Amino acid sequence: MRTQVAIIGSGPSGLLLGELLTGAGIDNIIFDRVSKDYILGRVRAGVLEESTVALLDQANSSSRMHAEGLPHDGFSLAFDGRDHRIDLYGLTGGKRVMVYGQTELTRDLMDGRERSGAVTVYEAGNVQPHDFGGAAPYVTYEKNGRTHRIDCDFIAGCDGFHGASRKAVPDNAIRIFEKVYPFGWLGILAEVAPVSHELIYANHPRGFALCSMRSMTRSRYYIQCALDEKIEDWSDQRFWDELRRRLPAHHAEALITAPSFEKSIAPLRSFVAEPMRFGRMFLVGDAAHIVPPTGAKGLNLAASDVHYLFSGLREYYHDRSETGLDVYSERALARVWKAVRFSWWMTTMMHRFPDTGDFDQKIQEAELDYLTHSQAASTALAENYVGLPF
Ligand code: FAS
Ligand code: PHB
Repeated sequence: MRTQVAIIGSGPSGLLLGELLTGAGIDNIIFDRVSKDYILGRVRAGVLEESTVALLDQANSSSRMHAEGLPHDGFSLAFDGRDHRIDLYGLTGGKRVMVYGQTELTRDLMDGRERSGAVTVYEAGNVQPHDFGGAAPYVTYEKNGRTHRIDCDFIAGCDGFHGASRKAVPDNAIRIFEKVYPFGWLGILAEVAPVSHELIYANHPRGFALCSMRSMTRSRYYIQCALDEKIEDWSDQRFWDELRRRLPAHHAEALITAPSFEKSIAPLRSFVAEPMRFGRMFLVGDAAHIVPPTGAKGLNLAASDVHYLFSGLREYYHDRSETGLDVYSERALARVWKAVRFSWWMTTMMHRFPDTGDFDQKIQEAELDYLTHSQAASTALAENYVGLPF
């Protein structure tokens, strides 16, 4: 069997690339090691940049997002018992973000792919990229007791941080940059109205907290936690009590609670693999980079990688030019590193580190006080949060 582009991974990266390729008449097959339902059971990102929304429009997979998503013109920074709104719309000349869960975005892309009739092989075992250093790469996978081979022109490694694509690259051909943070995020979902109509990022001596949402009836909350925390040690009541302690009094009093229906702990790291191209294999999204979710950049960086790679592949097949593919890694990494910096900066400013003492807490609060009272500093924050241009 043969295709033009073999895509490993059916997360946002693989699905968005697949939809754009199919729309451009470029044949592609997606392989994922788990089932569709397993992918849809994962709770991940919640904030989309306008450029990500535009790509979903281009992929004809955005009508439900426009109907159900929540456009947000700002968010609040809470610290030292008070909170301050960052006016994204005013500070960026009219840009905003869209609050719409990654789970729903993934569902929309999967539905779009089913409508287009493009092939996805779920529960594909031991998917492996081969001969991507030459002119005839191929992918193998195991299904129904047999090993299958798919010959292709290119391979897109969209298989996330733990995927097979990056691991197939020889160690001497790749550079890894990594920073692991000494804490995680304990997140819950509950069918209850969010405490505010916009997001609240809270710095507190007890640790970071984030008030987010999936709709005006479904809330998403996070609190910073130690890496050795166990979910089973966190009853809903303990979570709500700790969240209240980390919010300014007026928000703590207004918080409405309800039984959680999802609870998970995610570790935080910054990670970048360079380059993002290896012959005829391209790494995309979390396969190439990971950011702490404090800046809401992970999913949006996957989208910009897809934009650059799709542009290069379309140029190759429509204009027989390899220019776009040749500059993919350099273009993608230029935007990745700016988002890695922003996510590191937000994380460093908002979280309690093991060595954060009283002085360090005052420095964080002073930085937040300056940030929220300086037009220049707030504008810099706002333009990064809404997303830097492609
Ligand atoms: P994904 O990891 O989403 O998808 C990779 C796909 O490849 C998966 O379906 C997997 O099953 C498949 N795969 C893996 N190995 C394979 C193999 N060997 N063979 C075949 N298939 C394979 N970002 C934010 O912006 N905000 C957040 O709040 C946020 N929270 C997150 C919480 C968690 C726990 C995690 C892990 C990530 C979070 N992210 C967040 C980042 C997340 O949204 C990613 O940026 C986004 O999922 C990236 O999409 P993909 O690159 O498609 O990778
Ligand atoms: C979320 O709603 O899951 C979310 C929102 C903003 C972030 C991280 C996570 O920065």
